[in-house]
Amino acid sequence: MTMIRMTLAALAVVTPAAAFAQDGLTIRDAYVRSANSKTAAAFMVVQNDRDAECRLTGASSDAAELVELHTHSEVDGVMKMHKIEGGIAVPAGGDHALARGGDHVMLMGLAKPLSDGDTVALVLDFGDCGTRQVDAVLDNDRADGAGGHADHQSH
Ligand SMILES: [Cu+2]
Repeated sequence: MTMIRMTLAALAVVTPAAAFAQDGLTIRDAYVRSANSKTAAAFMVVQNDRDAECRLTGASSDAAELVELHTHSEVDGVMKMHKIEGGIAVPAGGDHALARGGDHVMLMGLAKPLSDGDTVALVLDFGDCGTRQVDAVLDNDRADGAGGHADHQSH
């Protein structure tokens, strides 16, 4: 957090416009699922209240060796996940859900196996829109990755 705050302060000094661009971009409903000791996937909703598109161009975390933006697409009738090139667009005045079966932040080479309740700190790079830090809690029981509608009905 300290590093991010310093970065924001530096931006404010050099380019006031860029500092203003930090406003209006919100991450909510972030959580992580991990099916094995090596990999995990993070899901969330990105809300963009600005009047220009923001694009998630990358992510990083101390919890894993490699962090990539992934999505799923159908290949010969089978859903497969693959790396996203060019980032994930979040429309002006709208939101975009990173959700199961769709876009996600992929963590590979976990520093240690994760279990329910563990927190994964992610830094999300939105290019010109700045960076966002989010703490995503591991929740393998979460029923719905769409965000905002997961009411844990089974609990
Ligand atoms: Cu993936």
